[in-house]
Amino acid sequence: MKYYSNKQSRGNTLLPLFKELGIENDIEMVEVDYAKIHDAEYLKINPMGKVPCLVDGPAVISETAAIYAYLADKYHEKGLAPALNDPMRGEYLKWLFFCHGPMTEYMDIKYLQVPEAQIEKCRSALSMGNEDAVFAFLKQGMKQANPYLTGEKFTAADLYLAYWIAYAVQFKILPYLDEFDPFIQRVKKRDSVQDVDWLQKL
Ligand SMILES: N[C@@H](CCC(=O)N[C@@H](CS)C(=O)NCC(=O)O)C(=O)O
Repeated sequence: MKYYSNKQSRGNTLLPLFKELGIENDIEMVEVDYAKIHDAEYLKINPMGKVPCLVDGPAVISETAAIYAYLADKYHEKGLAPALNDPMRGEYLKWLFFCHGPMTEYMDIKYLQVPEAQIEKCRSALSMGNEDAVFAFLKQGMKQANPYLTGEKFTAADLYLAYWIAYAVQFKILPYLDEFDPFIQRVKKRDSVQDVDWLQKL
């Protein structure tokens, strides 16, 4: 497998997953220079001119959440994704999609400093709704985590959410809510995230 990424990108979100799955040595890391990311050579791989992107044989997998889901399933024996017929797989997918959809949209909107009035005007059309909705969803998920999002077993969704929260808190996009703490403190103990400074600082 080839992993196209850039050291200053959300491609780093996947690095702890490679460690959890024990596949670091099976992946050829390709550093994509941002100055060349819109050149024809890279656009042939991902026409969006974005990283990360994983190439596995004939399959070209872009979108962070898709790479998370794909790898956790490909190495299913490592236990990072609930079984296909496990209802908790639905919860697991919900969290992967939440991170990729509403939560990322929230982070983008905060970063762009979109005025509150504009957000409220478009609220029903926005995938995140508004800040209150995002916070309510996160708080309920954290409260119900027992201790992980889908129960006793740690999954790829826990890793993605913890990483995304830590990133957003570090860049002051998201406040570090009290409700996050038990979950974050548990995830940050994992060997795979010892070098993720954003998480270790929390
Ligand atoms: N929806 C994509 C977004 C990827 C993305 O925005 N990547 C940024 C880096 S964090 C990128 O490649 N930027 C380079 C550019 O657009 O020129 C995902 O979640 O994987």
